[in-house]
Amino acid sequence: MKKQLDLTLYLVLDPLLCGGINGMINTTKIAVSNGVTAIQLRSEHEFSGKDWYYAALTLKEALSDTSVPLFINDHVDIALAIDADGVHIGQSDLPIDVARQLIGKDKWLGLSVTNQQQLKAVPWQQVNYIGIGPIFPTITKKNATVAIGTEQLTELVKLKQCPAVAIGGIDENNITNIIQTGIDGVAVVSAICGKKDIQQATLSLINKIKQVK
Ligand code: 3NM
Repeated sequence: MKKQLDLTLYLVLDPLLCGGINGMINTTKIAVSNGVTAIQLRSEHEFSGKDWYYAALTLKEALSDTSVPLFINDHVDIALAIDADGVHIGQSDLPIDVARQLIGKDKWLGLSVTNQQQLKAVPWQQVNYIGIGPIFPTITKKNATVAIGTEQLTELVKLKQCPAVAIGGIDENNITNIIQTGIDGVAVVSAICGKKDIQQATLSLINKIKQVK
């Protein structure tokens, strides 16, 4: 059964920050039962093909009785191997039309966008959502580009032609300003991964989103 594409609170999992695969599964289960609406597996660190595969497969199983979709960052082969719900592609990953051709029309495809030039080049028919960022400085992503801030975000939100999430340095202290730009949702890593109390961290974000939406 096809899952729903709800970008409200999109958790990007970092295996290292979460404390390995078990930590990632634990984080996912708690976050999803407290309101996270989409999950992406992404690794900033050395992660072998086998590790990717087993982590993705285990995550898929953990989400099997939920409506929450699983996206795989960059690795189209892993997404196909485990029949993930979607793939997320960065500007320097596979060309988006190639990714779409490989995954077929039924899986969701997300694309990262940083500025107006990239946004204007988005092939809107090929993608299901875009990720806009980094909004604020982040130490989670190596080589992240300069933070664009909420004013730039507001401009990009006006120009987009598909659903979008904001990402980069978003936490419980600034999430309200982000949602007020009219964006569809927010993607976070460190605001949930590695937190002592995953439930409290998730609820705090989701409650702030609900206050605006
Ligand atoms: N992508 P945190 S920023 C994975 O700008 C990722 O495309 C970004 O981590 C982008 O929520 C980022 O801990 C890291 O700041 C987000």
